[in-house]
Amino acid sequence: MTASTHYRACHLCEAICGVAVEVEDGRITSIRGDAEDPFSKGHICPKALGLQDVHEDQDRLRRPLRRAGGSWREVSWDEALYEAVERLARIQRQHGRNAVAVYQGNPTVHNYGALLFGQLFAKVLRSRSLYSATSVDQLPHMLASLLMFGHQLLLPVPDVDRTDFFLVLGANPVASNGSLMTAPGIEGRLKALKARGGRLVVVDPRRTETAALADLHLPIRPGADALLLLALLHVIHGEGHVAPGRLTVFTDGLGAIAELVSPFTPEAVAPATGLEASAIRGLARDFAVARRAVAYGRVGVSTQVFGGLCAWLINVLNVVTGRLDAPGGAMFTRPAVDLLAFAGRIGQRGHFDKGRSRVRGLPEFGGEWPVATLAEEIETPGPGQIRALVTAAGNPVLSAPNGARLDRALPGLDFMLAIDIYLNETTRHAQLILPPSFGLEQDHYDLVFHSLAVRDTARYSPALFPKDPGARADWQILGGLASRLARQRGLKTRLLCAVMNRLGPRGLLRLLLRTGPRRLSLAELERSPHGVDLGPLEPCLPQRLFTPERRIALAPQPFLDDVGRLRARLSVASSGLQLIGRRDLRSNNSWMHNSARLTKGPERCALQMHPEDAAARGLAAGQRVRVRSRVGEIVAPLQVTSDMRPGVVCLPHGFGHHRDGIRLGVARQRPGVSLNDVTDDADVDLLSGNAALNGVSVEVSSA
Ligand SMILES: Nc1nc2c(c(=O)[nH]1)N[C@H]1C(S)=C(S)[C@@H](COP(=O)(O)OP(=O)(O)OC[C@H]3O[C@@H](n4cnc5c(=O)[nH]c(N)nc54)[C@H](O)[C@@H]3O)O[C@H]1N2
Ligand SMILES: Nc1nc2c(c(=O)[nH]1)N[C@H]1C(S)=C(S)[C@@H](COP(=O)(O)OP(=O)(O)OC[C@H]3O[C@@H](n4cnc5c(=O)[nH]c(N)nc54)[C@H](O)[C@@H]3O)O[C@H]1N2
Ligand code: SF4
Ligand SMILES: [Mo]
Repeated sequence: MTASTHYRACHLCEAICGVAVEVEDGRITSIRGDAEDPFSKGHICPKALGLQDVHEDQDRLRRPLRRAGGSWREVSWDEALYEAVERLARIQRQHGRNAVAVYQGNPTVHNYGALLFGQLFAKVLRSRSLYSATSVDQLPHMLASLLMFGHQLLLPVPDVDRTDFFLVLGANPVASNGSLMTAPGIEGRLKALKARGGRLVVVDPRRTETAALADLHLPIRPGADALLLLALLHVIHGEGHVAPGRLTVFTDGLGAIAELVSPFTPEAVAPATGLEASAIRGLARDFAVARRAVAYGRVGVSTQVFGGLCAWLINVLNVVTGRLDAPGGAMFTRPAVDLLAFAGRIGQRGHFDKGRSRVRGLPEFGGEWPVATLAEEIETPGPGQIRALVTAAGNPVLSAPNGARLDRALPGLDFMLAIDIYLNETTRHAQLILPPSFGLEQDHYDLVFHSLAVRDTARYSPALFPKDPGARADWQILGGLASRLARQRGLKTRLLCAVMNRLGPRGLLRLLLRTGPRRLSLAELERSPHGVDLGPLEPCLPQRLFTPERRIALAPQPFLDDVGRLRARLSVASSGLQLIGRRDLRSNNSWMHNSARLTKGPERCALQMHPEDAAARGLAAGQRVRVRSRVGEIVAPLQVTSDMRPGVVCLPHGFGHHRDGIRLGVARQRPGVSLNDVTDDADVDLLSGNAALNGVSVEVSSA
């Protein structure tokens, strides 16, 4: 019998916890936290066990599948790659390059091979029809970074370990383990903040697991955060708390902000936000006078109708109070692989509104279109219509707004290719599925989340299991598609493919580390299986700015212009119910519901509602209720709880595993319903194009 312990980073969420995996005779016998990881210090969450469950899952696909009528047949890799490229190339020849669209999903950012070779594939495909989970997620934060700091990836991270005042808007890190804030063991970090006398304030329509820890919870009306932020800024300006400190000399637009916020008194925004003017005033003062403070917002403020304004105003609040680039404030990382410096050097800092989508006229961002427009671009005939789709690590039928519409649109494509480990709600529409090997069979370096971490750290994990000989990694699939397509392109493209495929992700990583700001070698990282600590975040402005003069643009025109749309919101009395989402610690978007260990226990896909709202509708806990929106309806069990703000109801996303033709035996037994069958693809942040998944108008009645 051979037993060994393998140390690696969990790649399931942004926390990148170190795990210690015991293996005996090629089988996992336990997974626990790696106590020697200098960053996560032994912390893990229940999902870490999911690494084993997905790895061993009999439903996970191992060989390419080709659909023949209603059934699937295994085909060889060569046959599958050949056919995929033939069909994509033919459609591009017949209908133009943009007729083939690509959608890249969330696991791509947790998989450095998929990330690097996904870029290569998209480049070789030369289609402008690019989509990703970005536009149902963090796009507004990226837009704010692009317009204010000159680079879409220069995202500030809350320095949670050193702050005295943590203002959290629309995030629930205790359940999500943190986002755009890699901080493994966040609950412990929040408790440490309180233990050192600091304060935690949470703004959220629901009393979340994070709000339950807070000193103050402000149950805001969905979609009203931008108004709250303007009122906070109003008080800060009115009461003489503006103190940008060293930022002043390289910040433009301080005067414009002072002028902008003057009408937004706490009294003026109180009705629309549903918060007391005195509470808003108190919060502004407390934030301003705290020794070290930081405002931070996530999915609840980015996936709403004013997502862009929220992301911008959070940055503004941090700047005018001198909290940007200051310890305990909103800081920037200096990671071992500095993707943004690399992208900046080759002139890719990002761009915005270089074009408008064909059907609805929503803006381009970073070379992508909002995924809220994908269904209409497939359905609407005319030049530029999407005829084929490649999905890679994405499940937009469950993750995009009005996913049911996409579900109906996908069969209308001439061809669909999916690169995915499961036959699920989205991939069932493909003609070909190319399944990559799963995480434990791949080496891992977190290109993205080391760049968003509250401490600079680096960790390289070799593959735990040898890849089974017939399997391919994401990068090999994407690289294989790219090099086959490149045969029909010019010499430069063919060379690029040849070089990248030759180096592979590991070779590229070695180069990126060597040329990065820390000049690390891969060998050094390999000698440190628990990861290396590179120190706390340090002030780096103005040098780190990518704006032409290295100045912060505090008041970019697109944001100023969008405030008019917000002003109109002041007087709209919202009636009826607004639907928001939630995340559960044991779930991970749509794709970990096939783990029996993670899905056992109480029903998680239930609608939460305040007792007053339930009474007003004659509804009782446990009964089944119908949730209806403009675009559809779903039926879910009701949970009555005073954790909800009256007028707001809540359901998690990522469920709805009842659809025909999926191969998810465990998930099917407790399918739940898809929140995105009622979210509306017409609801977007008009400024950024990001989906407004939260704050959807619904009616709820007995089913
Ligand atoms: N209503 C509502 N909708 C939401 C959200 C919300 O809060 N509310 N959140 C949004 C957010 S933040 C996000 S990021 C999106 C996510 O949106 P998506 O990325 O579209 O959805 P996921 O559920 O993450 O699906 C991931 C897919 O990747 C596959 N997969 C897993 N690992 C791998 C791998 O290593 N390689 C490959 N090739 N495939 C793999 C899975 O089988 C699954 O099909 O959902 C969004 N949708
Ligand atoms: N367990 C688990 N962890 C995950 C994921 C998962 O699915 N499960 N997904 C991962 C992904 S892809 C991401 S992007 C991150 C997201 O990480 P978070 O942003 O922390 O995740 P959420 O739990 O969706 O938190 C959003 C909060 O916004 C609130 N909210 C909704 N509408 C509004 C509003 O109008 N205003 C305000 N102020 N709040 C509002 C919701 O009630 C919710 O508590 O989590 C990641 N981690
Ligand atoms: S919090 Fe859980 S899912 Fe996220 S990295 Fe840590 S163990 Fe993995
Ligand atoms: Mo996300």
